[in-house]
Amino acid sequence: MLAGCTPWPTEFADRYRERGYWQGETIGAFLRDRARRFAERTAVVGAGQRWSYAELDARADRMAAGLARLGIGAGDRVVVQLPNRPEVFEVAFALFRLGALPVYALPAHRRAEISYLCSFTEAAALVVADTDAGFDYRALAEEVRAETGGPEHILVAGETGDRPGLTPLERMRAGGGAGPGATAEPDPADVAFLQLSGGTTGLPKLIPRTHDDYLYSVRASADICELDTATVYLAALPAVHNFPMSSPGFLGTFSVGGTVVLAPDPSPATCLALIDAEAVTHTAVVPPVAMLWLDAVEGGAHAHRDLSSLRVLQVGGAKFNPEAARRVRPTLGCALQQVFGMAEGLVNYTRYDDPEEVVTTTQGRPISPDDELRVVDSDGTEVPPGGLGELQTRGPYTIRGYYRAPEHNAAAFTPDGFYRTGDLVRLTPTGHIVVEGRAKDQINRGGEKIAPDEVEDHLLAHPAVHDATVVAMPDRFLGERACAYVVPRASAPARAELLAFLRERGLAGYKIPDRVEFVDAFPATGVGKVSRRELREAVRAAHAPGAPPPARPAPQP
Ligand code: AMP
Ligand code: DBH
Repeated sequence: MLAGCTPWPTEFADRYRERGYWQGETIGAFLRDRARRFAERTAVVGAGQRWSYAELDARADRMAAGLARLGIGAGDRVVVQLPNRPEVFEVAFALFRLGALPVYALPAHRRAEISYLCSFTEAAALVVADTDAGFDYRALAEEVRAETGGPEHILVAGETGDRPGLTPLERMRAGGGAGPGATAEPDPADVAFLQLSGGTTGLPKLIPRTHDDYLYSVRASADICELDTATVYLAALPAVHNFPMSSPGFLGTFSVGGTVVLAPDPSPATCLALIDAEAVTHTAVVPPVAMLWLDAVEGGAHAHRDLSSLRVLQVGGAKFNPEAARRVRPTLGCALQQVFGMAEGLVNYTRYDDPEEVVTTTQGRPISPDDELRVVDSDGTEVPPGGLGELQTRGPYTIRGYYRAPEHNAAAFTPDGFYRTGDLVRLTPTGHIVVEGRAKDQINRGGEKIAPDEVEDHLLAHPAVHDATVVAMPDRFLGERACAYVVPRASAPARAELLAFLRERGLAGYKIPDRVEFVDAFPATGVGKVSRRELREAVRAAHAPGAPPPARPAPQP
């Protein structure tokens, strides 16, 4: 296995193979097989292109040959930051075929995140788009190289704009070659790619997923969601996120010969038009996007769109409130499926035959009979049935450790290999999970996860900031937003300047605090050195609704 990863103990690996979960197939071979079975069916629609399974397969081979010519091969890490365009599949499958590992960055990531990913993984290459949604990713890539001294290759989907250090992805496609035949087929038990975790402490953690474990979650998800060749799946969220990738997502759709439609953005205008035009049957969104769609349809502005093809709206990534959940069927005319998942592994679905009450008020139940769930109190003792506690889990597609993170792993996993999800849940008598809250230090901003630590570290780098803490504040639309409490040095910087400072440091937009409050001091939290966590709790309590207003509240910039 890739160095820096924690394998499953042999007895578990043996069991998962015996029970047929791990089938010894690589993701590259998986596509080859589907290309044979579904050759002329449409695999991908997006950015004005339509690729059949045969074309996607051939493109992946050509791309793999081109990447191999650059010297990219088995075990190499390649940071991939691509928007929802067909190239995202071409590049990913090419890397799988070479046994190279995609490291998936989100389109929203900026210099701070991409530099970190490139350095931490010692990436051999970075793949970006030219521009998307008005943002120039080539300039970002060049800044990353200037800052980190790497990666050696920067590949651009689209125009390089005559920037000499950048290589057009198009060049990888030229020049034929026999494909990756020369390289040995990767080991299905080995790591296929590194997925990003929202993280709780400092920088995002990387999640090593193996071909075997991931394809199991994909096949089982496609089965639970009843996908077939007639499925048209709309990727409304960034396709590289774990949810649209595997729950059942584009891989689940490819597994059955369906069609994946790539939406350039999740707005109702874009997505409702695509549902109509492409006769979309399934799609997946985060709660705020679901609410935008519901409001848009109820508002009547999209009455000319025919949404009758849509069978299932999946909602996950953050808690979907039951009131909104109950609007899905009457408004969109399709079923709701709640999905509670994590890139670390465990995914839960409400089932199509669950009663409406279960679908609207629970976050589903696990994929696998071998998903082990434990709900524990703060001492780690299991709570009585139905009690509230932290969810711990272990199973055939849940990792046993993050990549190159021994210290963090010691805290994030129990000695017997359960992942501490940090989610506060209770189980219903039917085994459905209700997510009630969180035991981890994280802000869930409408499905986008923020580690307060990471943002605080950037705030503390400002010369006028004495101390800073970032906490969640409730929000009707996003569920939560981020609020930074700042103790200034002599005089407080302007809010706008502080936020601009964070942007200049290259932080992704969704991590920039929605609100900044200057305070003279933080509440006392006891004696001696306090942990950041205790401080956040104290700040949260002191400024909770009903508590006295924070010092010097001021309008937002
Ligand atoms: P990550 O570990 O970054 O992949 O984020 C996974 C986390 O997102 C979970 O541990 C939950 O905290 C949260 N999450 C995902 N889906 C849901 C959901 N349907 N309801 C509530 N929280 C969710
Ligand atoms: O939030 C998530 O990470 C998530 C949500 C739904 C996920 O990883 C998934 C489904 O697979």
